[in-house]
Amino acid sequence: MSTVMDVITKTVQIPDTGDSVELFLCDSPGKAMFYEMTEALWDQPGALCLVFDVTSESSFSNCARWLQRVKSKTSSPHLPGVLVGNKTDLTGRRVVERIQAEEWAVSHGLEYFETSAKELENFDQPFRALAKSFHHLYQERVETFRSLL
Ligand SMILES: Nc1nc2c(ncn2[C@@H]2O[C@H](COP(=O)(O)OP(=O)(O)OP(=O)(O)O)[C@@H](O)[C@H]2O)c(=O)[nH]1
Ligand SMILES: [Mg+2]
Repeated sequence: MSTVMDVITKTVQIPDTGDSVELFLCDSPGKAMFYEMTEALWDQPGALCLVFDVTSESSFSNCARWLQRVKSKTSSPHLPGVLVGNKTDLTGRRVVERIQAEEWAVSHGLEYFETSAKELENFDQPFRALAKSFHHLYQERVETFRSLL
């Protein structure tokens, strides 16, 4: 069932550091009719998680439009982002190949993951990657700031 927007928080420990990142996730519905309602809620996103269905060509091609929308909302030159191909359990129905999705992702500066939310396969990886990239950028900013003191 579609709701206008789900908001979830998730705390991720960053390996080899004592740090953790709290992700504040705004889950937008894919349906176009909700777009204008949810747009105002993503003011200055700090990271992006784009999810498509590997059994749907249109869900993959729509990712380009979502990426543009999100980029137009951020002033940050580097936005940590991941592309996730979900429903890998439906092997016989797959229409978007890994290589095709991965190439597109990498060419847009996104890390690529494949998951099955149903089988709970790899479902944590995209969040770990986002938290790690965010943490890395944060540390870079802290170092830049210190070097100015
Ligand atoms: N087989 C399979 N089905 C899945 C998987 N993930 C989600 N589904 C099913 O796909 C359908 C849509 O899932 P949602 O989580 O509502 O998808 P969504 O993209 O958030 O949809 P909107 O919020 O309406 O845009 C549901 O029937 C889920 O049970 C998966 O990994 N494998
Ligand atoms: Mg949803």
